[in-house]
Amino acid sequence: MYLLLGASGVGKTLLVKRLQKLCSKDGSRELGEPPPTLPTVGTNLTDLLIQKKITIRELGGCMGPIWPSYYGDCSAVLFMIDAANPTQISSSCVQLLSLLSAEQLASASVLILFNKIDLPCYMSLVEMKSLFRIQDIISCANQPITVVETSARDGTGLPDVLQWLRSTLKEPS
Ligand SMILES: Nc1nc2c(ncn2[C@@H]2O[C@H](COP(=O)(O)OP(=O)(O)OP(=O)(O)O)[C@@H](O)[C@H]2O)c(=O)[nH]1
Ligand SMILES: [Mg+2]
Repeated sequence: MYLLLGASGVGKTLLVKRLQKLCSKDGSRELGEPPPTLPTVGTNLTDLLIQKKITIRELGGCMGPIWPSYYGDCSAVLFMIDAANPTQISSSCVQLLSLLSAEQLASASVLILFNKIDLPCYMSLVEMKSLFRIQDIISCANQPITVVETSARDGTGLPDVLQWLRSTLKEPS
């Protein structure tokens, strides 16, 4: 089970819809216009066929206080941040540190996604890295952490997300 976490409105539901489209067998790799999304109340399960079937469980941002109750059967975590929303940075950082220190996720692989880089006001990875002190976080964490920049809207970085998902399948769990 893969967990997809992040504050409300960062783009988690759109990401899984886009990944589903990229993995679909209809032969079309064109993403087209972004489909509409609604805030996720509760959880949203999506199956993807990447070498084998994997399930991504998105937990709505509004479920933050009970995210830990889903850590148990999780082998990898995707943590999404809205790179165009400076007001969410500190709360996202606290959420990330708290999940990295959770005992049940001690051996999970972690992918951090800086999303919405299509917006003109987005903060670059260089800026985000210093605001987030991501290098310090990576060097202190027990988990292997990968960072990607994405736009679930226009598809930038989504092949990197699929590549990361594939790489987690190769690791012995
Ligand atoms: N410009 C832009 N908008 C995006 C991007 N990703 C998502 N959005 C928009 O952001 C809004 C919220 O997206 P959702 O996918 O519903 O957000 P969420 O993280 O699932 O939110 P919760 O379910 O409430 O936790 C929607 O209007 C999306 O179209 C992106 O990369 N760029
Ligand atoms: Mg959602």
